[in-house]
Amino acid sequence: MNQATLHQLMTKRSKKYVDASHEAFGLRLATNISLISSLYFSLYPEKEKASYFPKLLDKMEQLFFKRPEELKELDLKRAKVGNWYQSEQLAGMQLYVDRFNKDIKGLDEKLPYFEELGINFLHLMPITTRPAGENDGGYAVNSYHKIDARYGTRKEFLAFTKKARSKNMILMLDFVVNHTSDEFEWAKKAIAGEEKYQNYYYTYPGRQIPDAFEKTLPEIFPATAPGSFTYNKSMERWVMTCFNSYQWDLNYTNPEVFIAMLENLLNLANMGVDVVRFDALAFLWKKIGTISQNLPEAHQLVSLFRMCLQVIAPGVILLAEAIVAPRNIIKYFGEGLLEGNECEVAYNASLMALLWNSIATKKTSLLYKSLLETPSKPQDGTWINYIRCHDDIGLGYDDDFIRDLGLSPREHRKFLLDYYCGGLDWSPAKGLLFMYNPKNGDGRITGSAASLLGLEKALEQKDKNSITEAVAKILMLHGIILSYGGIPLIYAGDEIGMLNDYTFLENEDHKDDSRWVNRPKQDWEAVNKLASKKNHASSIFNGLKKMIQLRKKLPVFADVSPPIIHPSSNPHIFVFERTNGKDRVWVISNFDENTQFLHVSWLFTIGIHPENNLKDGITGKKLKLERNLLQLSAYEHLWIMAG
Ligand code: OTU
Repeated sequence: MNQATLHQLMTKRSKKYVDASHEAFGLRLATNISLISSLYFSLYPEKEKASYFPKLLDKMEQLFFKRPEELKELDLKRAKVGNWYQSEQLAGMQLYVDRFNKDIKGLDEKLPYFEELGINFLHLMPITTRPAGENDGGYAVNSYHKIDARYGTRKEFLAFTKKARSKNMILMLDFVVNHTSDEFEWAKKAIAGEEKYQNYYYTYPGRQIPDAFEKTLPEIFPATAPGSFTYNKSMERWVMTCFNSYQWDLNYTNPEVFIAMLENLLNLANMGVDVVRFDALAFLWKKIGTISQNLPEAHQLVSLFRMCLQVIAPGVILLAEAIVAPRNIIKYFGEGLLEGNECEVAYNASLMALLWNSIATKKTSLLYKSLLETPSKPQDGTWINYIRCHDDIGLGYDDDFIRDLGLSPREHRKFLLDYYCGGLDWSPAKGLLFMYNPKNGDGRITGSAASLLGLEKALEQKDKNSITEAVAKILMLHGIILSYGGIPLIYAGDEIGMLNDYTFLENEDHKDDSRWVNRPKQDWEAVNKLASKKNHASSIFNGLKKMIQLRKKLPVFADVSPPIIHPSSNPHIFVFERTNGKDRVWVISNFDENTQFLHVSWLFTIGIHPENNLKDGITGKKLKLERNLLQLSAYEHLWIMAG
């Protein structure tokens, strides 16, 4: 559609948007329609598909009218503030509502707990309806907005989001944008034989197209869900299921699907969700002959969602859940024309995986090299920094960087799997293998942060030194995500050092999915003892609390300028600097179990002048050198700043 036609179209429509309540919508539509139309028509150039464009505009208008007034006001407020998500004031926690404290009411009761720790950003795992039995922790959705009865009612959830808003608590929820469950209303209609809905998914009567796809589609869950298609007997068709057999991939080459999913997205946002986690978004567009991940069309589609949101509900932002190679992740912030117009936030999966590599190797070379050589993210985006989430830890490193260090990528990954999953006697880690493929040695790691960092083994062996060491590691890794730049996200339970939960092995629906080992139920008994008992849980909790408080006091931690990664003179030490032109903080971590040293002459080169009254912000202790050496004990972590 050319600009003149777009202008005609806007002239007609803008008459409707003259009164005060619609003016903002009209203005935003006029600003964004060029980009929206070019994205739309590049995805849907065919005549028949292009004819849906006016329907999309009608839908956007309808969805704006439906947005609650209170949220429309918040949209305007946020538009004025600018990049609110880059603030140093944010500190997040991720949790399963039922595993945390039973249900929405239970969650509400725990608001003071979040306040005490300094948490003001919550990622709530899926809470909408899902099939009974296997449902991938709610990632197989029966609805995008109906609250599952086990968590409570819609009314309760709306009351909760309102309260959260009044306390400036940001809420993030998932939008499982790539697939629905096989019980979703569209899937049911498809199964019943309705052709229209069979075209909402990738369904085929024979094996020809599925075979062609499967030649290049990698398997996501090879051990439990091999292949990428599932035969549905009632429908007598094969349906694409890249994840589990009960998760049907949506067919976005059909514009009706896009428009219907935009409505689902707004239904979710309109409940008072601030950040929408776009689940598995790398998979959104499929093409025979490709791996069907990170395709240019997937980016255009995400951007199209984003720009429609920009018009309807600009206060809502998107998080890219793209657990892909480092150089591919940053593309989800948008590249070229799309820069800043795709996702505002992305998981820093590269940093996460690299931290685990440094723990196992006790060296920081791969971490340093990867961070330095991966292109940086655009200015308007920010990271979710985390050390682990509800999923597995994938070994998503750039093979070239591993080779540059003189290592074989295959051998090195084998070492890491051995280190974390019981293959080495001397390793303190207790994790499990996930989706191990004996044919090629590929595998991922599961386990709670504390168990992977040695706390479980240390407690079993009642070894005081190892307990202290594990606690230091837990605090060090969290210290890094709290200071790196972006929104830190702590997995609920890690703040009190919760261990692996092996009860999943007794649950029929969970036993083949070892990710459940790292989703323990919150231990409220341990929490209740925090104030009265000095133990590993209280050390971790209080250590985190202190760092969160300090983060919020230091504007230098807002994500306005990228961290400067310094080449450390000691291979066990990782050093980065945060600065905003005014203040400077150097974050220094020792990844070794032995004391390590940095020489003053090297400290000078990165701008640390110990004579200038410097301190470690975390302990408040003055920076002291002995014989010109800065000494760092095992897993010591410092935030060096003006005293
Ligand atoms: C996401 O993760 C969710 O985080 C998982 O909990 C879901 O099972 C899954 O989507 C399906 O909805 O495969 O092991 O490369 O790693 O999108 C995690 C990206 C997953 C995938 C990621 C996916």
